[in-house]
Amino acid sequence: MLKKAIITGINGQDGAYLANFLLSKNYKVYGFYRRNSSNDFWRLKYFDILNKVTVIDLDITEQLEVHYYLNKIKPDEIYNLAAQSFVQSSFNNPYQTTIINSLAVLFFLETIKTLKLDTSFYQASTSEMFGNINSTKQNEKSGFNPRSPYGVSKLYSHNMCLNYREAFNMDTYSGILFNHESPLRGYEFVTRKITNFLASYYTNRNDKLHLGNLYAKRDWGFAGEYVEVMWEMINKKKDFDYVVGTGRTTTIKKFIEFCLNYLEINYQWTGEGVKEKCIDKKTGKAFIEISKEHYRPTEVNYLKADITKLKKDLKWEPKIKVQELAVMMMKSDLLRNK
Ligand code: NAP
Ligand code: G4F
Repeated sequence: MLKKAIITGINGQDGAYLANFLLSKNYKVYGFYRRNSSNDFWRLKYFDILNKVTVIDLDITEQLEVHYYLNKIKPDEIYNLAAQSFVQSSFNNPYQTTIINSLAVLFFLETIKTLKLDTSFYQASTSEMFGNINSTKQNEKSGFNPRSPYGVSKLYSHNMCLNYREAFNMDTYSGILFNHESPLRGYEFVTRKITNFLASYYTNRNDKLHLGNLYAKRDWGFAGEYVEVMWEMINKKKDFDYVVGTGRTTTIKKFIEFCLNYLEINYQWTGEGVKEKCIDKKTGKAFIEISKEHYRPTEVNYLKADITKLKKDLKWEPKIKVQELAVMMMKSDLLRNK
């Protein structure tokens, strides 16, 4: 019998990579997505797998529908990847963020419990839950101090998974994933915003990129590798919570420089704070500037994963380093812009 998996958020970056991975493991894959005016399943089409998965139009906040489909499918595994995942937007839409990222998770857990399903549940937890803590690396034992409605909402669902595991012996897992990117990354996230802009700037040498805080540090890895850990966690059953990252951290400014060096664009940074600019030495004009609107009311300044447990238990280590990731994304956006 084929194993059955439900992926919520199958239309997102991780959803597409995970669907492709589970198909390669011979799973029957069901994907929940929410309808929007521009649904064209571009990420599933990228892997040419749209006709290989069963997509179901289901907003995960629809409690009765979730109950109906879980009872009908009776999945072996659920990967809950659907979320309002953009931190900046969570400051403007805290209620919606909480309903999707917190309460919907509670619906899933309650449904699995009341239907007595034999289902493993993976929750997409996040390094954003750490917020600003005073440590050089974050691991499974670090404290949490979320700095955004998004981080708070994810901490709720993280804790609920723990509670249902302890209280009702449910098979729940939380992957505390650090930032992971790819050519399928959403355009609003900073890495893709940069590579997408630079790909068109490379040919046109016009327009400007407006960014916020260039000095926050992130531990960036490749999404295609990270989805494998989600599956390993559920299937190896060594422990329930894992930090997933690379153990390296990089500023946004450095990420930009990786891209500019790859494109062989000669540049020079000038000014400080909101006056900081990046000048194209060929044109003498600024092409990257700072806009206050992209600063966050509260920022997470520094994230760096300690993946000791992951290496030990699951024998897993990321292969792709941030510079390679920047080049991979640059190449893909250049190709798309041709
Ligand atoms: P993503 O590209 O934003 O994908 C999330 C998907 O969830 C989107 O397709 C979105 O649909 C869908 N969604 C949102 N609300 C929904 C609802 N009410 N019902 C059904 N679907 C809904 O995010 P990702 O980068 O793949 O991340 C996957 C998960 O991992 C998220 O939970 C995220 O919070 C978490 N995470 C991500 C990272 C990272 O660096 N990528 C790190 C840690 C944790 P629309 O397209 O219609 O918005
Ligand atoms: O790319 P970002 O929007 O990602 P952020 O906020 O770290 O969140 C991502 O990673 C989390 C894991 O830690 C996930 F849970 C979450 O779902 C998401 O995938 O911003 C990265 C950094 C921030 O410090 C931000 O202030 O880049 C800084 N930044 C500077 N200028 C900008 C911009 N971010 C965006 N999106 N746009 C800017 O113009």
